[in-house]
Amino acid sequence: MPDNPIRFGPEEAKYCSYESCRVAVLPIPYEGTVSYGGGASKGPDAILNASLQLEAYDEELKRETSEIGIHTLPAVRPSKTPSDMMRATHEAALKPAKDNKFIVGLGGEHSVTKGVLTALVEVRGKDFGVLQLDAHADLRDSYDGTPDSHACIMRRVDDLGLQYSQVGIRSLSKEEADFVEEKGRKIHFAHEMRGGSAWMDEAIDGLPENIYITIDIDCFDPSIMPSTGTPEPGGLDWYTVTSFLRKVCKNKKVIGFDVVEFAPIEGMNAPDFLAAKLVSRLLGYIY
Ligand SMILES: [Mn+2]
Repeated sequence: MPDNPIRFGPEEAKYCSYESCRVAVLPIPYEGTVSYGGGASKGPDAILNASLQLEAYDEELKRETSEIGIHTLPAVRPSKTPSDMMRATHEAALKPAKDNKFIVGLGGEHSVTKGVLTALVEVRGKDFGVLQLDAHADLRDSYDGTPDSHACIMRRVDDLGLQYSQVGIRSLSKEEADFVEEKGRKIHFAHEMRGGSAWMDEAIDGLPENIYITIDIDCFDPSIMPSTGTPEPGGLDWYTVTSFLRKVCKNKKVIGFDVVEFAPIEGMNAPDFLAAKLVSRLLGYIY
């Protein structure tokens, strides 16, 4: 496998080849169906660049995360149409999935999650569920004329027949709310998550043993994460997200994750660093 000129991890971390890695980072710089603010195509490079500045030592986990063995794959080349992009992402994720590498997808808009998921389903079947952290329910059947819009990703997960749990949600349409009710499903809304942590166990209990985590960066509050296309007030803070993820990783086997919808703002470095540290911290919880 060819290398990416920029890699995930602190500058001083030792290089890890694809052959010997456990974790394969897959940048997917795509923004074909963005409906509001753009810039998600610049997300992966900004996260990789910020990761160079990470401290190799994780102060919470008391170890160096890069010891896990992290390799960064070349970016998936963006295609013109959403369906071509799904195919290209599927193809790019298929090899690491077959080679039993742990895939970390870096978006790019949220639709790219589907390409990674379909590759995982092709290799291992539907033996896993999906945990979504997001401001938006993303349950529309189609949006702007395509079923592969960023606004439809969890509906596609539903189509795939995978169990899923949705956390941090604070924006959805009437159509989506009706769909949730018809299905008898439960969404963990941000306004119901305040002032307690009972939602954590509920969200975890609703999932099978193996899970894939998809983190839309807009799950965070815009005050700490303004760098995203469709920000929503009332979002989660750093410690809510990380303590929840730590709990998830204790209780479930995480088989892959992605961080999507990160759209860097020039001259604003804190959100880039948040996204990079989130990836690193989550890898530390998993391994
Ligand atoms: Mn979202």
